[in-house]
Amino acid sequence: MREQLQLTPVRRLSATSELARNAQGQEFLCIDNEHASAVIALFGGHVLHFQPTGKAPLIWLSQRAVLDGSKPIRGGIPICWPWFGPAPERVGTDKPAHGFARTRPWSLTGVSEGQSGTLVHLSLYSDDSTRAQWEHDFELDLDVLVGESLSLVLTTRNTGQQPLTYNAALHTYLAVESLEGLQVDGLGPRYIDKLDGSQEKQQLGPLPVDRAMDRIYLHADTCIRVRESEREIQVINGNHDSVVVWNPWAEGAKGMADMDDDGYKTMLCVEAAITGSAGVTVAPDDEHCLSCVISA
Ligand code: TA6
Repeated sequence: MREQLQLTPVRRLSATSELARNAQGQEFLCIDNEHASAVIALFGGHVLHFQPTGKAPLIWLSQRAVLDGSKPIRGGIPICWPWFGPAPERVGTDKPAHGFARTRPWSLTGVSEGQSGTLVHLSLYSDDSTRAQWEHDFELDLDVLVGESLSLVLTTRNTGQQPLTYNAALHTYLAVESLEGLQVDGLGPRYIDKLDGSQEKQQLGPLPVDRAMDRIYLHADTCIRVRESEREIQVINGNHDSVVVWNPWAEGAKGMADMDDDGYKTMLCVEAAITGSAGVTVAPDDEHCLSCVISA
């Protein structure tokens, strides 16, 4: 992965982590421990790579991802926050899809070593430019544990005087060997089909991924299982109200400059999300967490 990203080391941060830079001057955190290797971009607080030792990567990154800080990164785990999809009415029009957290530089606020892996702490704070998009004062923290599993906890802390309401997603692009024969289990029976007028529909049994899909599952199990012929990926979500499943398929991939035409064949987004129109309201001085744990 470091080769694909053409990273040059900047400095060692801990026994298992190093800060590196690409040719465009963007900063990345590279982690190599006994359990796994991972790369996290400070732009967007964006996990780009996670590979358990001796196993195949679990996270997909587009070969054509733009990594110069000019646009959201295609692949990895984009942090969609403080809204999901188009901005809701309460936020206003002319705002970027999926919020602004994925296109801001985050601060690296800590790296520590533990028996279960390397713990990385990243933060994003409100400032004049975030207040221009969204009026609230906040601290957004992302804790990433790179161990046998990859764990993410996204904490929204209200540092202002008024309640804030947010939506979000940990928009995970899973790396899969092939979609042929793959099945997704644990999604529950009811979903909103965003490709068909956002109608609510029913699905019984595991989901094969054999066409374009953009679905919001409303009553999913805590653990989603992506079954391939040789492997089962588990995604355990916490404090979400829905699980989004997305694959653009051939037509969708062709329409995206930052995805190879064949890119859709080896990825599947399974996202821990807060998509409900009411969002989650956080009182002043209070916080709320959204989480996921990914393993194979
Ligand atoms: O999570 C699914 C989705 O909201 C889709 O509607 C699709 O557009 C995708 O996210 C990617 O969005 P992006 O803004 O990253 O191109």
